[in-house]
Amino acid sequence: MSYKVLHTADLHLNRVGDERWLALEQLVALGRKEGVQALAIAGDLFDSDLRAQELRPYLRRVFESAGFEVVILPGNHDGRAYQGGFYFGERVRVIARWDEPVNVQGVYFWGLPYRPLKREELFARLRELSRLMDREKSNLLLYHGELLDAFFSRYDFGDEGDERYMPCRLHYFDSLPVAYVLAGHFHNRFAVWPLKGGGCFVYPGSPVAVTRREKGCRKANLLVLGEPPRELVLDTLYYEEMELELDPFAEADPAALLQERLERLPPRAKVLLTVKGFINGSALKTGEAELVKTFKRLAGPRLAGEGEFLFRDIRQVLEDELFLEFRERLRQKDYPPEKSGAITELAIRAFMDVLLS
Ligand SMILES: [Mn+2]
Repeated sequence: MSYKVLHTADLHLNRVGDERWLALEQLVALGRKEGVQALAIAGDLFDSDLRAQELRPYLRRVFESAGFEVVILPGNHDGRAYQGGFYFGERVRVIARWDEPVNVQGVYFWGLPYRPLKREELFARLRELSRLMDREKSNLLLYHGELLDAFFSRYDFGDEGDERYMPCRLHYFDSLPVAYVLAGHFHNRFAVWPLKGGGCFVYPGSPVAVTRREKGCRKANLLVLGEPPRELVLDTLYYEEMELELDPFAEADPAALLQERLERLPPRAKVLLTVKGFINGSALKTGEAELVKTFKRLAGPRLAGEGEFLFRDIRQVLEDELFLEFRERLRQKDYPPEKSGAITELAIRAFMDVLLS
């Protein structure tokens, strides 16, 4: 029988019933459906130590019904949440010490619980670990920190400020007899790196967007031991950029354009909306203020933040006689659409300079 692990990290739980909580419930349901032996949470299950105290009784209920073990590594946001032997439920196993693995049906889950180790300290710690691990057994390592081999912006880790948390290099793991390093801390996306010893290092990305920088649908890692990690797409909150460029000569109603784009997105996606370009307010029988209101109403709760409404009503330009004459001459030139489009845009700007300043 195959041994399966569902791997996630960085849920940053805050309260019962919100989007992050729903993401946790979804992960537990997926784990049950896939028949996993364990759910591995590689750090930052909670947004803070205090939240962990508040949520613990509710969390017990979620995990009790899971039907598999839950292995938790303390991260930099919830490092102290597990100190003091708190009760998270019968099936929850916290990796409290770096030198004591959690054994789930013969597979050893090792981990580096929260400690702000410097690079050289981490390197030394991993050397010690490799001596402790039994090469005859099946070992996994949970790690919460920053892999320096990949190019990251500091924004890729959620709200972490300037600090580098437990920085490491891929080669630090070379001597370890582990098939997988199940990592957390990197929110941005699902990413896998091969390790020299034949295993791999996996960041699943956050399973639900914590900040607006977490764009694109969220994922978890469904691991079948002995096989490459598998992306499992989740139906959770994430952010998506949407740019609408309004063409003042188009027949289509701008509101209908937005509606159509919104309908193509899954319901859990929140929209970072930017509307650019120009409209002919008198042809549309509307104005900037009214159209912004319409856009906001259509996007409703799916709009993230205020939206960027950069479009302009240029009816004065479009109805100017000289501009109409220019348009007619351009039409006679029979240029390809991109070229005539670019020329028209330049002309609009020139006319605006003259007419509106
Ligand atoms: Mn973190």
